[in-house]
Amino acid sequence: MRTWIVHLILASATAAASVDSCPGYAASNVKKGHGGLTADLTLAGTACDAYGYDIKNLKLEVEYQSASRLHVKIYDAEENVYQVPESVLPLPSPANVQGAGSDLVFDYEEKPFSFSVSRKGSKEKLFDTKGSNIIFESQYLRLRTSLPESPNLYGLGETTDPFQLNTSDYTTTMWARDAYGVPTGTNLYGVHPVYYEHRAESGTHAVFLRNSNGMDIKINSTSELGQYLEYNTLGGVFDFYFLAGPSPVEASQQYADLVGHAAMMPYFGLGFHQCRYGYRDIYEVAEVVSNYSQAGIPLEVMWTDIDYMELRKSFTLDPERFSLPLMRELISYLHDHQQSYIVMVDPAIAYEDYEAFNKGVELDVFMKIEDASIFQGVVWPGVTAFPDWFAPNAGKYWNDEFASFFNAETGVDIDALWIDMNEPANFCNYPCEDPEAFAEENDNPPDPPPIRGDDRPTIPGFPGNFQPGSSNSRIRGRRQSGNKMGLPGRNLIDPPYMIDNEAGSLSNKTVNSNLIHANGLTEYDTHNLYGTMMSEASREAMISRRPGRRPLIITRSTFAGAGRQVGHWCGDNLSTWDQYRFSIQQLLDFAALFQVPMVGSDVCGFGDNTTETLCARWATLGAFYTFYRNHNNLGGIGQEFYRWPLVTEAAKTAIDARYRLLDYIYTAMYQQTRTGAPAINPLFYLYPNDANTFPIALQFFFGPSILVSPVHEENATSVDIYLPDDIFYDFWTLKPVRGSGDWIHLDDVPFTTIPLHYKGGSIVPLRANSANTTTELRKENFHLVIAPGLDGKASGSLYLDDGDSLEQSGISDIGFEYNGKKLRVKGRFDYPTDLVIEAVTVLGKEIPLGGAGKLKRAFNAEARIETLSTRISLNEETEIDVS
Ligand SMILES: *[C@@H]1O[C@H](CO)[C@@H](O)[C@H](O)[C@H]1NC(C)=O
Ligand SMILES: *[C@@H]1O[C@H](CO)[C@@H](O)[C@H](O)[C@H]1NC(C)=O
Ligand SMILES: *[C@@H]1O[C@H](CO)[C@@H](O)[C@H](O)[C@H]1NC(C)=O
Ligand SMILES: *[C@@H]1O[C@H](CO)[C@@H](O)[C@H](O)[C@H]1NC(C)=O
Ligand SMILES: *[C@@H]1O[C@H](CO)[C@@H](O)[C@H](O)[C@H]1NC(C)=O
Ligand SMILES: *[C@@H]1O[C@H](CO)[C@@H](O)[C@H](O)[C@H]1NC(C)=O
Ligand SMILES: *[C@@H]1O[C@H](CO)[C@@H](O)[C@H](O)[C@H]1NC(C)=O
Ligand SMILES: CC(=O)N[C@H]1CO[C@H](CO)[C@@H](O)[C@@H]1O
Repeated sequence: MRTWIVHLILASATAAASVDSCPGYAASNVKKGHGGLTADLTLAGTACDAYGYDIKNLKLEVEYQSASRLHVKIYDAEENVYQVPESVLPLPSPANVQGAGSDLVFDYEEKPFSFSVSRKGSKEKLFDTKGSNIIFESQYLRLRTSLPESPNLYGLGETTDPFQLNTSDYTTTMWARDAYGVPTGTNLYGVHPVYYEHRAESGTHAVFLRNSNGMDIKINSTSELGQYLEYNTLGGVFDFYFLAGPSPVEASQQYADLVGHAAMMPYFGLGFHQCRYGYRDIYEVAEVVSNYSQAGIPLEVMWTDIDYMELRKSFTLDPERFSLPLMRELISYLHDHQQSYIVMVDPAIAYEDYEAFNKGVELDVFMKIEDASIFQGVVWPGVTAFPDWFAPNAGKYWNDEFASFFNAETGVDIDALWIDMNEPANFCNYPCEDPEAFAEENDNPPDPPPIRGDDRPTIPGFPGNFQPGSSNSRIRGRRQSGNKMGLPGRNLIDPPYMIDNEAGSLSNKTVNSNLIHANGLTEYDTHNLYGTMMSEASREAMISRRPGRRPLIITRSTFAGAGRQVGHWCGDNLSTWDQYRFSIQQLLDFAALFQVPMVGSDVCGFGDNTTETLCARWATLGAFYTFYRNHNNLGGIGQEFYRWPLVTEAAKTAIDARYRLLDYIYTAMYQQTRTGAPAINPLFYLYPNDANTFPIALQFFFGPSILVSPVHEENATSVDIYLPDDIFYDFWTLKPVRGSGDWIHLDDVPFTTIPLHYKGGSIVPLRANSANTTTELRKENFHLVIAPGLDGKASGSLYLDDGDSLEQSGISDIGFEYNGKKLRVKGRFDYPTDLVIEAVTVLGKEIPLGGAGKLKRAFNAEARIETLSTRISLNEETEIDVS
């Protein structure tokens, strides 16, 4: 063992030295066309063969795809090197503008070959590889761009690293990993190789590398090289997309155009969700539903983790603790009360004689090792097989399993889906020679909790079958031992250049990276796509069992473009104040930068025990994530919101505000699906010229108009919040607050509330009242809040549809405009509704309304709030006088 380590260190030292002597490439045969150029790149000297061998002949392809998008691709001339399949991440349709019509300019030097991308008008360089030779080897690619000193960089996930990326001595690694505790400075569950650079004077641009291989991206500043960003990947090709912005919102929109617009979520998905790992039986799940109802806290969706499965096997039910008849009865109960139900599905299928496994064998969908036997790992149920999403029958397999297990008439009639462990996670470290023994030693699956007798509590509101005394006992399931199909082969599968994977070797804690998929692709190349491929298969399976209805699917692992299929929860965080804070930057990363708008962290924290005050604060913060779910780990103390009076009050207040704002955020999410404009905005997105906003990740905008500024220190009841030079209005008191580009101190913020402000210039539609469910909420009329900007004007919008259909028969997309006197309501009115706007409140208004100077004075005075009782139809254009 010791000699092996020494050997490795020597090998990497030798390799590192030779990387810097790599000769680079020379461009020739340059052909310029209207929409770009092509060239041949030839190795410009002796191969350095540092990590594998140098590829001698490359091709360069440059396309001006739209005014704001430039595509630069460097790939092997023979096209044998792996490229991300279009089936997983479709290519954008290139509009192919003439070079002259582009906001970006591509330039190059022939020998050694380097290229740069600059803005057309200012000639400002955005990206420049000069001074560092491009390396393109069989198992290593390197490309380095210089950057301005201390750039404002964002993106490159998934991590819990600071929102604004560290610019020195920073490495971020792209390798999807099961990452309990979501530790900072490590690679987490998903892979998003896109960064945004924001320059106060000239704007924002984004750079996406369409590459799914393991990679380290290094950002550093040294005396020798200056400030730079460097890609080090284990394979694939250099497939860059440069997006011109120039506003941050535009850069996000261009990224959405590139990787695909997000899927629209069903309306109920924005309600409040409750989950935990460790509900011991269905009676306890029913108790939680009942207790929420008793406490008067609106619960929209109840969830069940792997506890429902028989010995943790996907597509099974524990016959005693979660029997089918009671599952169906629980689901009917929920549906009768306008509530929904979600369960988890894991990709790894127990390697034993049961239907889901046998079907998978029959349809030949599992990943294999070299001798064609099924690859075995260990996950929750013990020894497992892993679906190969590239297998020809994988879609059919998944559809069939969903159609039968989740059958609405005979099975578990779920309303939405949760998918986990899809990095894919494997508990058994490489090489996992004896999965059976590993599973045994590690107690996978663990014994389920003892079956409870009639000493259970009664469950108010639930039918007799749920009450103690009813007999629902079933025969206990027996543990089956798997067929011994042989051990996986032993390959050395550590590439010569090793990325900084927190799990160690590439195959550690996941499936082996030398597995070959059904279509011939290697796991080494496609590992980072597994979760997103499972997402797509699951979306198709959900649509095929409920045609025409929007699926709500929440996944752990994601790749660029995942928002087209799914939402994301931020994995297994802990009940700590640090993680409460980090949840905001993860929200910003996913919603604004990665185009996965449905996102949130586990409210009150997943691992470890929460505290009353943390849970109270988190109940209010989580109400302003797009995905709002309380979730808790096995063994932790109960943390449902009704457990503490303080948390109950906090949750009620927060849910009341969220629900009144639900159509406002639904509208913002709709707009993101259409235009890519984020439903959650970092401060600098809306104030791109205010440098103070650039690092802020403890405040954010919920939609375009509501500034959320949570208290973020343990036990604190005060918080310093930043207000840009603009007018804001307190959401709770409606009083104007003139921001001056400075921090203000808020005192006496009780644990039951959260500071919120309307941004001046906004019109926000609210439901007149909150409700116990989103179904009831949809019966409430609207109330408009007009929050005039410094110029006295405001605008906003409201989107209405049936909340559920994939194809809408008629939608309303209504715009509101206020010019200081009149309110105009116009747009599209194709969703027929009897609901009306029953009140309009104009904030901060001095009566009578004066010019801009007068307005300004009024803002510093006591609030002037005027509410008009009126009834504005939502079926036609209107103009009313509100002065
Ligand atoms: C940036 O990285 C350096 C070096 O690792 C570290 O000392 C510093 O604390 C980091 N800064 C931030 C803001 O994370
Ligand atoms: C950054 O540069 C310093 C100085 O050359 C070096 O010690 C360090 O390893 C570099 N860090 C990264 C992440 O490349
Ligand atoms: C539900 O509430 C009852 C009464 O307060 C309590 O005894 C019970 O422990 C609660 N159960 C759960 C699962 O929250
Ligand atoms: C919500 O209120 C409606 C109307 O009163 C009722 O039918 C439904 O059962 C309630 N649901 C819950 C979860 O309280
Ligand atoms: C695999 O992970 C285990 C546990 O984290 C670690 O001890 C081991 O060193 C890793 N192995 C390799 C080859 O990275
Ligand atoms: C959480 O609290 C429970 C009950 O008090 C205790 O058994 C458990 O050890 C605690 N967990 C942690 C991580 O402190
Ligand atoms: C917060 O308050 C609790 C309860 O009074 C106390 O135990 C804890 O140490 C406090 N935490 C901090 C960081 O002051
Ligand atoms: C973001 C964060 O707080 N991460 C922490 C989560 O928990 C792990 C394990 O305790 C820590 O190592 C991380 O720093």
